[in-house]
Amino acid sequence: MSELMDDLRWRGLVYQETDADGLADIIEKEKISLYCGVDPTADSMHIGHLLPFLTLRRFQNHGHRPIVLVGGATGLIGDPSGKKEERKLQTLEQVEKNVQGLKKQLEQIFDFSGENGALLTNNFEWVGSMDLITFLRDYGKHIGVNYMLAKDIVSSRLESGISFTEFTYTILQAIDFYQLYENWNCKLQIGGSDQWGNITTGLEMIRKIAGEGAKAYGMTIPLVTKADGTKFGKTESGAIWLDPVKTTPYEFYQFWMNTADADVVKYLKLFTFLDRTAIEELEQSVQSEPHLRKAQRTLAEEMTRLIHGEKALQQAIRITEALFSGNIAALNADEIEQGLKDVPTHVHKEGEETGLVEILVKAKISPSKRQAREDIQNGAISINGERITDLHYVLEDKDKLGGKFTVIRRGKKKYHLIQYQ
Ligand code: 545
Repeated sequence: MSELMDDLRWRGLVYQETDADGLADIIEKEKISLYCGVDPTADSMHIGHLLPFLTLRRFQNHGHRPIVLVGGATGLIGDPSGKKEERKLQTLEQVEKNVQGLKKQLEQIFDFSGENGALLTNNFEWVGSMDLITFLRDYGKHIGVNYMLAKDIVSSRLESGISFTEFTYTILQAIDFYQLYENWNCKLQIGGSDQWGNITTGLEMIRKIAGEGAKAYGMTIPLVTKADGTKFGKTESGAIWLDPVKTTPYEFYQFWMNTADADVVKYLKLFTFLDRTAIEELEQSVQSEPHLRKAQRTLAEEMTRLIHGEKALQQAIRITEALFSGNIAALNADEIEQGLKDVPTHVHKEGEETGLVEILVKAKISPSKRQAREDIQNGAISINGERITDLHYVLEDKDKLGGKFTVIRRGKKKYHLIQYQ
């Protein structure tokens, strides 16, 4: 029995385990070190990468020590797991840049102080300077080619082809697990379900070098699914990144806010640190008062606060409220940029006409001058949240929010942006 494992199971965070009883037992008796790795194949994670690291954090909250590994070496090779085709090699510069980006994001998730403070490490430290003879004699010798060929990842690529480089990848990850086991007494590796093959190769390596008595464990986390069968974490505008430049905190907030009723309780369990009582209360609310979207709002708040902090969360809420009520004037230029990132934008050049009718046509808000006049007269046009019915209205400096933008709305919901150069 283990309170932590019970909680992880209740949340739906446990997919495969190499020795469920042994693991439950050891984390009850001891505070262990455990790890999860990420390869610098991009300069930011997206929410599809987040779960194993949040799970690592749950272990930390129960007194265990998380080790976060950034794959400065493995990122130069390329993990074939889950990939149908050979990867293109990345340059050293790109990998180094990505390492910096990922480190920054991972640092936010963990507590680096105290007895079980997190450890951030990079496998380039031990792989980068390893010579070929050491690699082949001390490590390669322990892993059978037949063992590797039997792995799903490799067998699924035998038809389409796999280079020796990618074939070897799993041995590098196995060396990492062994190194962390040896030097940090790291007893558990976790990862997404695609990492099962790599995690078990690591256990094989540990057993071969440290002996059959060596005790280490592996666990994977299931893929997040959606009730409607579409892919989790993607919108029309692409992936939901943790990097606030790629996905603004407002967009991030909106993503969680738009979670379907059928998915929201599952996400609260998987992603938030709210306890069982709080989540069960929200589950009730989805049943009895779904229109209030309390569960979605809580999910959006918890996630935005976790990844972007309290200030960015409050800003996301302000933007949401202003766009909903139409009170655009309450927003500053930065907030407008975030909230209206994806609305049609017309860049207004110096010297261009500033009459409202002309602008409506130029910015393709109204299809013709005649329609533009009609729209204005009908009260369908508002500027920065204020309805304008004057056909001769001319845009002036006072209409430029933060000196940069004018927000024009046609009808109830159609937002457009005029951006000044
Ligand atoms: C390298 C060396 C180790 C241990 C692990 C690794 C990385 C591992 C791997 N993991 C995935 C990954 O994706 C790229 C992210 C770009 C920002 O490739 N071989 O690095 C993902 N991982 C998180 C989860 C995952 C996995 O970071 O495990 O399953 C996604 O959910 O695909 O010693």
